[in-house]
Amino acid sequence: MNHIQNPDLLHHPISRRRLLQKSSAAGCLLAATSGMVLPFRKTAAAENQPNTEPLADKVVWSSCTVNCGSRCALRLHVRDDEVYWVETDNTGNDEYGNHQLRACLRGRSIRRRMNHPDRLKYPMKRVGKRGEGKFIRISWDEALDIISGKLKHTLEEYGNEAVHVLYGTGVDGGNITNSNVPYRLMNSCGGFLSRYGSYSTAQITTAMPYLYGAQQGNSPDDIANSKLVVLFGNNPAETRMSGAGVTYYLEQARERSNARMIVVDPRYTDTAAGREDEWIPIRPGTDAALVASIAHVLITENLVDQAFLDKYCIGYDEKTLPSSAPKNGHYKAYILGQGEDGVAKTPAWAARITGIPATRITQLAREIGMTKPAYICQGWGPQRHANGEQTARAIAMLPILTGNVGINGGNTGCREGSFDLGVEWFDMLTNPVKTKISVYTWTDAIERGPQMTATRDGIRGKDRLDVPIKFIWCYASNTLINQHGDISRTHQILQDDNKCEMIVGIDHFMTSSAKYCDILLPDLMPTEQEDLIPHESAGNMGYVILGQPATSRKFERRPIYEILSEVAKRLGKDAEAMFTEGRNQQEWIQYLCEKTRERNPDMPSYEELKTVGIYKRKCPQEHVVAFREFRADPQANPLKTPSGKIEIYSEQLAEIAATWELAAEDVIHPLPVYAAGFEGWEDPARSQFPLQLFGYHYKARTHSSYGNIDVLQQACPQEVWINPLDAQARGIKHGDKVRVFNNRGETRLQAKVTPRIMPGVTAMGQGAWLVADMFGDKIDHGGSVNILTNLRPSPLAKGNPQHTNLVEIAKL
Ligand SMILES: Nc1nc2c(c(=O)[nH]1)N[C@H]1C(S)=C(S)[C@@H](COP(=O)(O)OP(=O)(O)OC[C@H]3O[C@@H](n4cnc5c(=O)[nH]c(N)nc54)[C@H](O)[C@@H]3O)O[C@H]1N2
Ligand SMILES: Nc1nc2c(c(=O)[nH]1)N[C@H]1C(S)=C(S)[C@@H](COP(=O)(O)OP(=O)(O)OC[C@H]3O[C@@H](n4cnc5c(=O)[nH]c(N)nc54)[C@H](O)[C@@H]3O)O[C@H]1N2
Ligand code: SF4
Ligand SMILES: [Mo]
Repeated sequence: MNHIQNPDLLHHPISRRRLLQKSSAAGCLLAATSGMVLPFRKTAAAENQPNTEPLADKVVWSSCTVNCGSRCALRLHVRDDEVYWVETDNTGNDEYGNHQLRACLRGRSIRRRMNHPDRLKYPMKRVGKRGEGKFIRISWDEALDIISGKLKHTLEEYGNEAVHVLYGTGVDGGNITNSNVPYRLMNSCGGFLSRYGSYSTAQITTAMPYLYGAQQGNSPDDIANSKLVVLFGNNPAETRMSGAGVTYYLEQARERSNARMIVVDPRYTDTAAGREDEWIPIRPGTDAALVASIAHVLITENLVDQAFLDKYCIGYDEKTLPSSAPKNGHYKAYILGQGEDGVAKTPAWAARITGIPATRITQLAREIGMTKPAYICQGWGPQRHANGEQTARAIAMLPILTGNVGINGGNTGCREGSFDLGVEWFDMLTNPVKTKISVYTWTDAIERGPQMTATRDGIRGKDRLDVPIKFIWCYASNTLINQHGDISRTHQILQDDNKCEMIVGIDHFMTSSAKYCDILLPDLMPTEQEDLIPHESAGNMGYVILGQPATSRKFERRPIYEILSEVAKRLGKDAEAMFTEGRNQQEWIQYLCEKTRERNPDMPSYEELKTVGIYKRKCPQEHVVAFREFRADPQANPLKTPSGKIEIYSEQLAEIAATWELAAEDVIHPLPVYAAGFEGWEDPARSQFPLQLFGYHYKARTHSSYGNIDVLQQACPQEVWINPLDAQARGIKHGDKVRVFNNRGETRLQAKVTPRIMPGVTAMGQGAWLVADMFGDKIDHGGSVNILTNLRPSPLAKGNPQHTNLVEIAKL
């Protein structure tokens, strides 16, 4: 093996890998879930039987780098080359502002992932059908030769556009150990078919630039200046739940300002959980209708900030409406029923759609209109819907109508912002291929690539694709199956290996996606190698962690940088030179450290960071205020919209709406109007499948990561939430096993009968591991929501509306 070696990894006292290799069976045939039966010197039970004579005992700084949007410090206690105890940040005096970035229940269980007996240990080659999970062990050389041979063949036969790097976020937080590194490899050999948008934010990220020119929010610490907090579909207590995360800021900042908090969500979330002043349950996909009716009250009761609208906005009323717009094409006319639909958006109108009583809407509108400043924000639940682009812009209308944008204590209506101390990222190089598909349409690109067009399928950079996808990198991704929509259809598309000819998986576990890979490679974990790890959603305290390998490499696991360097070498001298630039992983990290220090002169040196582990820096302006400069002087600091102002009416969207081919329920509109979309509350299909269902992001896991940890499964069971009224009508009691089904599939799990979800709506944590015979009855027994979701993309972003589903539930 000739590979780039992190010298740190060589200096460990014992080579467990070699010890274990000797006794391992070569070429064993694997059933997917059974894992290999191999001697494992010590297991997760290590702490129950402590080694009486420890070979070494050390504490290693690292970080939890899964994609939960937090990024917590871990201090891993290591003995006998195994992590036996996990602690978290112990720096700072733990007062708010100098607080500790404490890990959640998942990060604190990381040793159970690291030491898990089911972890992948050797490179493997698929021998059964895709999805069957039958593999044989092969050597690294064979695996790398197969991959590079097939890659070269693909590039020669079909061109670079035939290679796709699948969206994946298993190591979203690392820098070198980052889900994007295959981009760098592909950009070193001519490029690849890339994507725009993410499963997280496809709709809102596409929509907001039309309104604001960008997507930005005030940092949550700024709530210390707010009188009111309104959360639309935002649940930081589960989705940003650590000491480095938003939920801590939200609570601490509210304690200082005493701001009232209103939670608008179909579920009574953990964020509410007794800390809210009001919970307003809303039917999924209908927030834009609620907003329109609030706007109706604000306008008719003279509560809008007219001066703000006149000075900073386009299209609120006649005065600022672009000349290209139709008569009465402005927002005010739409709300008052003087626009094209002639419907006044009164609270009574919205009550029928949203399920919120009209009187409550009026009260909410008055409170929003009269309490300033107000921190109005949305999570990403409301936008992960069929009409999500419209919803995202609509929610932002509330801070715009009330002039809460660009000031302390206010917000834009987007999700919380964060201070960025400017960590240098490992450069992914420039992609020579300019063609892009949207994040959700890769299955279409396999099936019917060359039929996909710009104006029907959202292809960017070209009118249509030249070739279908033939080669997929699936690194740190479970979106090949578990996290993508409509698992049955995806399974069908992946079955034909004449279509996509090669799928390379790089993971830690035999996930459902791993079973669909042709070559499967065992990765090291970020806690087992060196990396410089930047913060993500960290309020006004940026930080960076220098993680060190806690243990030596075990079995035949190898770090991603080394794996891809080996592929690059096989692709030729030029590719290798471009990919590595002559640096090994440690040299890269030293380089990234130095670059980061240039922007943060008081940051410790690389050598010092190895012992102190973490560097934190507060935002110099105290709070991040989105569009602060624009608010102060809009002429000198215009937004990045065509007019430089907030475009309530977007001429660009009017143009797209007039030229794109759209299906019946799909709406693209120059104004942030309510559009019901497909499979919503108003869909006739509700006669057959009467319940709305979505998969919320659950504290039990980060998507599917940590999903196989027994203690977490016990603490947070997988269950489907159903209101007592809906349960009673179906004879379902709390804890009963139920079938949740629609035309796309069926999953079976236990029911949580609870008034914490509104009638007509059901929900389960997304990310549960699929447990289904996809070659047999296709019924899932794991509570994996994507057996029920839809592959139909949203209209403008062509994003994933995975929260939009209709189902029926029956007792088993
Ligand atoms: N129905 C529904 N579906 C959804 C969503 C939803 O709300 N509803 N949410 C969507 C969203 S927002 C997202 S971001 C996606 C997330 O989907 P994914 O990005 O696929 O996230 P995970 O399920 O965590 O899977 C990451 C994979 O990386 C692996 N992994 C973790 N760490 C490492 C590592 O260090 N190295 C390697 N090689 N592998 C590693 C894990 O074992 C796992 O298989 O799911 C989307 N899917
Ligand atoms: N523990 C944990 N944390 C995570 C993740 C995880 O899997 N587990 N995933 C991470 C990732 S990658 C992402 S993208 C984020 C996701 O963050 P979000 O997308 O914000 O999370 P969701 O749970 O999908 O949705 C947030 C809330 O919206 C509500 N909701 C759903 N539909 C609607 C609607 O139509 N209107 C309104 N008003 N509310 C609605 C849900 O009930 C939920 O409480 O979380 C991140 N954090
Ligand atoms: S899962 Fe997220 S919140 Fe929990 S420890 Fe890891 S980074 Fe922190
Ligand atoms: Mo996400």
